[in-house]
Amino acid sequence: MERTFAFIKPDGVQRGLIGKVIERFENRGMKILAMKLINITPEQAKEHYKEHEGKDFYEPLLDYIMSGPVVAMVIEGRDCVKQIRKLAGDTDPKDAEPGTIRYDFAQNISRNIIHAADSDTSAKREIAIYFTPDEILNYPLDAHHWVFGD
Ligand code: FUP
Repeated sequence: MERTFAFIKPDGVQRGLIGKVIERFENRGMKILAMKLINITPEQAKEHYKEHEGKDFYEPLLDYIMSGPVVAMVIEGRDCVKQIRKLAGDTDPKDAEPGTIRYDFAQNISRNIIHAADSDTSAKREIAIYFTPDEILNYPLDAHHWVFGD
């Protein structure tokens, strides 16, 4: 099973969309291994988005991501990184497909509701920014048997 990292951004929390977003992960048969409501620190924000340092949207992005609590999650499932990215939709909600979180709930790239890691390497890096190993729970999810049939 693969793991990924995601968080519901401050706009998602403020707009009351936590349940709706998590529902989509659960509907897909994903297993949540860790979840917490946090205020992202400047250190975490800079580490997370270091690839964008110097770009024109970098400072506004840090301000936005620290403007209120986010719900950070570690999610497990088959092909989880790709599946959660697909559920999230294109980074720019204008290009996202209907049915994706970013199309259904957002309209602007600077307020796009959710972050989802874009690769296995990014997932591992991002999980380590927000979670300690003891916060990530290992437990059987009975639904997996019913979702996968094995
Ligand atoms: P993603 O992998 O979907 O998180 O997207 P990126 O790493 O390319 O961008 C990170 C965040 O920066 C996006 F979620 C939104 C923001 N962004 C902008 O605000 N403007 C841009 O032109 C590009 C990204």
